[in-house]
Amino acid sequence: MAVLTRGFHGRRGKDADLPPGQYLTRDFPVLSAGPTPTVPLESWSFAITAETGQQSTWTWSQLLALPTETPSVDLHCVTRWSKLGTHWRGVSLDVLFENVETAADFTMVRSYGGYTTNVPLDDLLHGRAWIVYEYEGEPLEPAHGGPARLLVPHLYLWKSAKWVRGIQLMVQDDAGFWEGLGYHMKGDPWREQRYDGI
Ligand SMILES: Nc1nc2c(c(=O)[nH]1)N[C@H]1C(S)=C(S)[C@@H](COP(=O)(O)O)O[C@H]1N2
Ligand SMILES: [Mo]
Repeated sequence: MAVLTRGFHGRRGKDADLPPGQYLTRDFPVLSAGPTPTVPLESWSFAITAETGQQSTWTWSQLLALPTETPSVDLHCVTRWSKLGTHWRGVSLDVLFENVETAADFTMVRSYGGYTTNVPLDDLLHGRAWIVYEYEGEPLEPAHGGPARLLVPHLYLWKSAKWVRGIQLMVQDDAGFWEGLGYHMKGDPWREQRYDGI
């Protein structure tokens, strides 16, 4: 019933489940600012670096050994497509941040290949963000960020860095790749935080 209602409204161009200015798609478009990097699992690692320089790192097998969650979430891209009800498996950032000591409020997320995006630390915590490595029951495809990507679905999808390799804590906010080109420092789709200062 809910699905029929959603489709009906979708065809009329309005949908209560969608943030303002978004339309529904059933595809999963690939949006990458550069080529897909190749990351061998033997040399893959993920690091959280505190503002003190203290680092917590995980190898691929250490990541796989952590407790997983299976979030079902909606995705909202700033280019106006939204995809509802996607299924993932990965590790909550609450688990990864458990033993990290920090007084910082901001983070820079860094990817293999050089992509960066800044996310407020609070938005990575409280069960709202994951390092995911499975999509719809399959290993995450390289084009969509495999072996592992950040998933922070309550923000526009450019914040969900593909091929993630680390998160650096920052005392002061700083712009990542798209943010440096005018995209919003936070990027809440429900508030249409697409661009900063426009
Ligand atoms: N490393 C990296 N992560 C990235 C990007 C990118 O170019 N490089 N593009 C971002 C943007 S703008 C979007 S909309 C989503 C797209 O994810 P998808 O290709 O899986 O749909 O990834 C985000 N994460
Ligand atoms: Mo995007």
